[in-house]
Amino acid sequence: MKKILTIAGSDSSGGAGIQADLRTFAKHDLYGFCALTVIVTMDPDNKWAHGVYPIDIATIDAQMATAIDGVGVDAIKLGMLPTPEIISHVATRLEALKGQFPVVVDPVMVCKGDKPLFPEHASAIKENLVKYATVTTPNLFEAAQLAGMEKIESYDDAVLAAEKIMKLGCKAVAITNVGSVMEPKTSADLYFDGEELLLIEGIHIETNHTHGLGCTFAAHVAANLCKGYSKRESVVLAKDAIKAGMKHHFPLNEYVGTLDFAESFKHLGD
Ligand code: PXL
Repeated sequence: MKKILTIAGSDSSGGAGIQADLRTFAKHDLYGFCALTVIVTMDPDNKWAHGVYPIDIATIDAQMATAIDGVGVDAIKLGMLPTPEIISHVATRLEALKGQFPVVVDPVMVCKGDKPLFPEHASAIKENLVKYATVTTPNLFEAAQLAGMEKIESYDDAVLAAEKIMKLGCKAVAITNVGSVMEPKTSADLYFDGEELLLIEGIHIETNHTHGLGCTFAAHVAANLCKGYSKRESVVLAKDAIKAGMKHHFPLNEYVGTLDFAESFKHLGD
């Protein structure tokens, strides 16, 4: 059985983070490890405001050692890394492992909307992490940050951003939700690997039940790469899974909703 490690945060509301990663890996028949970097909570008495509680570096290091040195992994997925120090520790690990297996870097900078969780960390992610990515999966906000652009407001902006992100040293980039700045609106993602440029179609669904979509998408990409699919196939298959899941999105409460995990897994042939 192939083994995959997620280095990411815990989402107490269950839709994103390691919760999304591990259940995605399991359905792909992969053995999942997790190195927890942060615990994220949501306040029911304060409009679902996020609380962010980083884990100390020694504990993160010990978790990475357990999986990587203690057993061995075939792929790594990065999710939320909440401080520059944590980013640099994870980067040191990735440098030592460089090129041995696929790495998906989900450059998580926001939880919701475009209010940065950790604005001062965008540059740390840009300079220290993206270069290790087999595929990096920024949303529009994160892609603009990585590309050093103010905003992505059109398909052409997204192509420019993808070109700039490739210069950071990753092997491919999938910018999610580029279709939302196109006419007519879709949920299309943009894939670029330096040679092939591909707009991966998605239908536009008018809903805010989108919590955890980015994490789940990146987890599918990582699982597909781990199973041996090409970069392009891994992204296309991940998008198919998200599309299937979003057909049956649902609310968790008045603030948040997410995709139907079971539906997106059925797509895998269960
Ligand atoms: O969706 C971004 C995200 C990533 N990781 C964790 C989160 C969230 C958003 O809530 O909690 C742990």
